[in-house]
Amino acid sequence: MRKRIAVLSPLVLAAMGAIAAPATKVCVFVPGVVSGSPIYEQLVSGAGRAVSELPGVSLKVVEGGYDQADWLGKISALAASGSFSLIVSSNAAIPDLCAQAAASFPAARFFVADAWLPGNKSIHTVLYDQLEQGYMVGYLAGLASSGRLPRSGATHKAGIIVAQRYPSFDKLISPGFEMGLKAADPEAVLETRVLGNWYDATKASELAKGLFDAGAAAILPVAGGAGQGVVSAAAAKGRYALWLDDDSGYRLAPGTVIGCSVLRQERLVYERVKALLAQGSGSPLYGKADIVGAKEGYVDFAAADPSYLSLPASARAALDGQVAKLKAGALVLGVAGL
Ligand code: RBF
Repeated sequence: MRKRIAVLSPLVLAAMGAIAAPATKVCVFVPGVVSGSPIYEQLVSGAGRAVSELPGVSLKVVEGGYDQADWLGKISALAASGSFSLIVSSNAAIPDLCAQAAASFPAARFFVADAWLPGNKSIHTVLYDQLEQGYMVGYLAGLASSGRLPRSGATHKAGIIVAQRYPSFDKLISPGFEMGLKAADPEAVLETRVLGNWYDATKASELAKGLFDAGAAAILPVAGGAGQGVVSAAAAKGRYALWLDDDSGYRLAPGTVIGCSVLRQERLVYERVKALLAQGSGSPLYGKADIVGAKEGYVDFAAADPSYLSLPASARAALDGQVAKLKAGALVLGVAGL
């Protein structure tokens, strides 16, 4: 009898494992608030789509809120719970916090999009080439500041309103924007204002009005939900705004938001979550920091909206040419990490 059980037990255990294994759970930690931030809306929907295609896998979404001092404690608590096969998040500040949590809870696994940390065996990151993303809208700002778009003369000035300074802004988005701006308008000057948070649209609007009064032909908000204030200021002043991450900016103010450079974050998160769950905690992706850009199709310009299509054909041809070069790898801006 004992012998028979011993012989059968591996099979029995395997069958029981298949039936009674603890359900796989994935947690999305949103470092901020989902609503109003396309990059986080895509984070949640991409993870949701992956999970919905995997039988027995469920998803919990945790909004971390705007108090960044709370994020380490919240991520650590999720890791400590042992409830999740994978914790998914997004932004350049998050991998360091995951690394701290992983040092205490080595079984936890993390995937962080829009971030870069090589060499930690608990963490997979994918960085977007945001030199390219900034370049595309910067080039459009240069078309405006050089007087080639109807709403502005040759003011040779453009602006960015940024919520806070952070690595992928300082090293990629801002320099990329300036490269694009000067490629289209070599005389142009970039003015940057720091808002101090990701939600105060009223203050963002005031800062933007100041920049427009000082001659900015177009302004890019990098400010999550507060970016809507920049768009309303542009509409009020009869100038232009630009937009990042998805094409929802066009719908905020048709004719005022003239260009959106997008990240395919929904697709990226979907793909990586599926791969990581299929491969399990020993996935070779853990420890890897990938970089994806226009050539791979994860950074793009949303060129089909009427607000863009109603710009002068010569201006569009110039930007379309730049975007085509980026996608073909014929224009390489040189991203190398953070
Ligand atoms: N982007 C948003 O759209 N909304 C946010 O609330 C937000 N919070 C951020 C907080 C930190 C600490 C960092 C480093 C970045 C944040 N971002 C946010 C920026 C985001 O990672 C990305 O750079 C921009 O969305 C442009 O692609």
